[in-house]
Amino acid sequence: TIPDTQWAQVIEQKGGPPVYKQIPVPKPGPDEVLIKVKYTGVCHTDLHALNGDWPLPLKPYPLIGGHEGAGIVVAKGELAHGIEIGDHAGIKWLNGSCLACEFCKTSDEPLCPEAELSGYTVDGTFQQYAVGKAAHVSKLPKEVPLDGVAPILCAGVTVYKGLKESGARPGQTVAIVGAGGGLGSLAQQYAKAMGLRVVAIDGGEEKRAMCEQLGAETYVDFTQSKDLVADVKAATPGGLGAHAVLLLAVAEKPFQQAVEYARSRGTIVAIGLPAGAFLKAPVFDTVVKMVNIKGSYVGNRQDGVEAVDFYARGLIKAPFKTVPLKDLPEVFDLMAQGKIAGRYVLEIPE
Ligand code: 8ID
Ligand code: ZN
Ligand code: ZN
Repeated sequence: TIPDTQWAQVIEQKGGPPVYKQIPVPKPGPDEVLIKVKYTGVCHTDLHALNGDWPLPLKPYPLIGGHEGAGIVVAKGELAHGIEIGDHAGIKWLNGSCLACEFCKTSDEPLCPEAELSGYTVDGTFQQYAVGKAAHVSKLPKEVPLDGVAPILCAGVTVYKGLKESGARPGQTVAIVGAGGGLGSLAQQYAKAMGLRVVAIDGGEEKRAMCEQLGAETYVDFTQSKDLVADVKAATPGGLGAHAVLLLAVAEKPFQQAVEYARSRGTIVAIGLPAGAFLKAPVFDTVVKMVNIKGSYVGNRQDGVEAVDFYARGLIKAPFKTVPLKDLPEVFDLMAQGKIAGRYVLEIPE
């Protein structure tokens, strides 16, 4: 039976902190499902939402964040098709889209002008019961552990899509900037599974150890390197630079530096979303190196299926730490200081 009230982490004002308290359990609409959340990852996007970092309006407060929620379907509306009560399912950043616009029709649902975003324009998964559009929730195989799959629902999908968008082919080298974070740790595993070679860029010895364990051929420490560009290039075959660069860091500098260590004809994929940052590249180098610079934004529904499938087949093993839902403020503190190697996953109380 579904209770009337539940525990949630509630943001009541810009900057928070989130308040752990009892609130009503939401009711699913006709085309929605209600998911009893078991585990939910904490993405840096949740911290951007808390701080109001982006030029995109949030839903009116109170706001419940979270968009890497894995759990069990406990109720559904009469128009919710393709998913049943008892199914394991995940709520992603893209909570819903219109399914009727040209972007939705051509499987670019994240670009839908009416996209609804979990933990941003609608309440997310930092609560015991969360609502998602049936068409957009990810059905999860029952044998897949709900704690480990949670980070796949945003971080995994996003880096898998970003690697595909980079056009990098097996045997080529990808530089992963922010490799020690949540997206970065998963990016290394997807890259390896896709036959790519990895140069990991991040800061500190804990992240070095993690990246080397995840299969990076080289770790470049941006806090120690005297010439980051030279160090990254030296780590690529022939010193020619990286075929692809995945920009996952929450800092502007790498977005302006990547063109210097990208290989000629290489592709730079911007994914991280540091507040107020600009992409900047010398026109001369961009032209004479024929460098391709582009953005990549989460993934469509099928990207979600594929990213989960890599995980279900045992190809993706990135470290995560599990703490209770009530500890979200402490996780945000560590994240703001760049002290998290990998991902934190919140366990939702029964
Ligand atoms: O669809 C999208 N484009 C999408 C999806 C999900 C997340 C975008 N994001 C965005 C988030 O909003 C955030 O801005 O990707 C960014 C990274 O999210 P995350 O992986 O969840 O953040 P994290 O775990 O804090 O990792 C960030 C890493 O960057 C490193 C930090 O040390 C940390 O390990 N880093 C920083 I800050 N500056 C760096 C630098 N100059 C750096 N690494 C290398 N060079
Ligand atoms: Zn996210
Ligand atoms: Zn649409």
